Amino acid sequence: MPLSFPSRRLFSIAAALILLVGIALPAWADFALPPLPYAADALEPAIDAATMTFHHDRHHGAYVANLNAQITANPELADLSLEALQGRISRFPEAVRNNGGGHWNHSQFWAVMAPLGQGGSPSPELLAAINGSFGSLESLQQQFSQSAAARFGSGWAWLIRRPDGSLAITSTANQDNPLMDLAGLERGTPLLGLDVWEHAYYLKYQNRRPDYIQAWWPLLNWNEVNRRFQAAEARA
Ligand code: MN3
Repeated sequence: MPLSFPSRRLFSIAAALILLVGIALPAWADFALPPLPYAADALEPAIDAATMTFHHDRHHGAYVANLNAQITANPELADLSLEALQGRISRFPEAVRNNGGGHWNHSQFWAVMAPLGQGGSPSPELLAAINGSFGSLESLQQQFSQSAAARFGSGWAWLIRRPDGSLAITSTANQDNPLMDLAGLERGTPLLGLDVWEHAYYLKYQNRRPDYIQAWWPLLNWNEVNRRFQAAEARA
């Protein structure tokens, strides 16, 4: 008996879906550039739209493309999540370290920022941990800003949760981060990372990195930092 019209149509849709999934499947192994969680001009005036667009589309985009270009030579990359890769980065060549780090670091960077007034505030639990490790939120901000300003050349400033549960501020060079299994690097769960590469601020601030850092604080997405802290506590 020939298939009736609705069944035939359903069959065609199912066939098309299977075909699409089949085409898309190999691509699932690739790393992908996440879209910005807000418009490119949403963080103005502290971070201008041109900087955001270049930074996200070109710089982050290049880290993703360059990381994907490493998969052929390092096929085990295809089986690792981006986060799992960080903890095994020492087993890979420098290009994977730079671009894999760049991809993870920037993915968290977009998420820990929010348009002015939309970032919330530290949760009571996070605030208690901050007070325990730094004395006060102001003290944390002061020490973090200092660390970010003092990083020589390109790199990142981090607020991390140490394995012992305390919070600490660290700084890494280039695209390294505290998840990486590298000697000489203080490891911990990053709650917050600030990009202090010149490409993050030069268009608007030129050499005035401290002005960029000061303007950046009000954009902090505490809701996301709270979430990361809660997840780290739950894993401990
Ligand atoms: Mn950057």
